[in-house]
Amino acid sequence: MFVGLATSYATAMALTIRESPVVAVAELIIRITPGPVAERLIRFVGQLDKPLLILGIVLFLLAMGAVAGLLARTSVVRPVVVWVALAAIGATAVMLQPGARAVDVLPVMVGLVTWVAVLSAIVKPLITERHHPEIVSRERRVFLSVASVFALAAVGIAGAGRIVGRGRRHVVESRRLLRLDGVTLPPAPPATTLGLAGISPWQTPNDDFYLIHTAISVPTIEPKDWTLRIHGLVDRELTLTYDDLVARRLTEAWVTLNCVSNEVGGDLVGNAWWSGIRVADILEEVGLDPTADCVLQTSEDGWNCSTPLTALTDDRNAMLAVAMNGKPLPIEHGFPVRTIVPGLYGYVSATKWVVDYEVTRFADVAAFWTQRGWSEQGPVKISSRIDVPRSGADVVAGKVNVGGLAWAQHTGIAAVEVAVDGGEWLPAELGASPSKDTWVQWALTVDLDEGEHELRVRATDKDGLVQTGVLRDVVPDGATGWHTIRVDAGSD
Ligand SMILES: Nc1nc2c(c(=O)[nH]1)N[C@H]1C(S)=C(S)[C@@H](COP(=O)(O)O)O[C@H]1N2
Ligand SMILES: [Mo]
Repeated sequence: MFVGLATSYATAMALTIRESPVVAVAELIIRITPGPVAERLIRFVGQLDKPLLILGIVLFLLAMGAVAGLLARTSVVRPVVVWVALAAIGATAVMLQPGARAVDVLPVMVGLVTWVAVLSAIVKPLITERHHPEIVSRERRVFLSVASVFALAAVGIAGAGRIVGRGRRHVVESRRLLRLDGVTLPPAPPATTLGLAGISPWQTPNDDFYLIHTAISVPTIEPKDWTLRIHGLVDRELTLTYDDLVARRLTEAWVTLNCVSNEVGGDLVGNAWWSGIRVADILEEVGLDPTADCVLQTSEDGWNCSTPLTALTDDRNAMLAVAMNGKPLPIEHGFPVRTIVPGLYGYVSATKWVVDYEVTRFADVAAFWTQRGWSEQGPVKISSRIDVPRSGADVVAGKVNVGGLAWAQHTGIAAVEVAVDGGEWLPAELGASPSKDTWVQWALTVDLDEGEHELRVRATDKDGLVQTGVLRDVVPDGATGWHTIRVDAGSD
């Protein structure tokens, strides 16, 4: 019981900023206790209400652990039933917390697996003992020593989780108190939103922005501890502190970021207002060797990617971003500093928690995803998506509103068209976009008779390139194909 509580507590501390499942249960009990009862209890125990409640829960759990242990004498399955029932209560409490996300049940699951594994490990010698009474005392000694090793491990695990969690809590606090001079948050530019309900918002709120990273426990870096070392094929190596960085001239822009792993019609794409320092300015400061053609960017967690120097130094405002939608970068999105390069997929450019820029040559390096079969170059491919109606939706026959988003960062979208049942391409109305680096909303009205229909969308970029209908997988350099959905038009 102790080891399971320890691993679940450690997981909660290390991975999320949530309280442990035990605290979630305590909060649930507080919420469902009728007011007058709670009042009377609180009057009775005063300030100690919460510690007493948690103590009560832990004592209850220890009793349940003893029950599971007794059941383990005669059955392998019955103790598991006890563990699963307890975990179900914990998971329910966690999911009923405001703003709960699916990952929040992870600590409960870790605790459950620990309970099952540790109980079976420590009772195994005792089960042998039942069959061979002559070795009783030896097996008991084994049981006691195994159990104490686990008990010690529990203390260690809980302590380690607490230390990791404390680091994260400090960074959460530093981020909250951080004031970034010059960072603004303008409203979304006029006419970017077409007003058709169901299209993803033109500006993606930070909490809804897709997340992709290889780190299991995301790096937590205090701005005062952050540095960026710029070295390699440069005239003058430079190491910037956070204060050095933000003291420089700020640049801000709306930029749409997307993942190379986004399937046709997928949602690994978002659009935000980013504030940061131009990479081109910094590279000019260090002076580039003419034989260099890329920057190998490395993050604090060791992930890396190689980015073409051309995209970092041309007019596109590649930046070392410090803020997203007017707020310091969220920790999961790379706090305190990440790279944003319009027009390139994230896997070759958007390094979160970035700490190192090595100016080098593509021929001399292989980055994380390039070693795993993905293309060295990752320019964004033109893409479009239908958001309304949803695929498989029932709609009313007649005039039906269709809409979605299209993007071709750093080229821009010139047109979007929709075809019904393989018929002619019908032009859609486009929302505004402040630059060629953001996506655009599109919408149109189509006529649908009763029955099943197929809708597909394609975009054309500002260079005149028409999105191809050839279906390609996301590996090695991004999916292609027209997003196609089926809807059922009914009489009412
Ligand atoms: N440190 C680090 N940075 C990273 C990654 C990563 O795994 N580790 N993934 C990249 C990929 S593949 C994408 S698509 C973007 C996603 O950024 P987001 O999570 O802020 O949406 O981050 C990029 N930066
Ligand atoms: Mo990605």
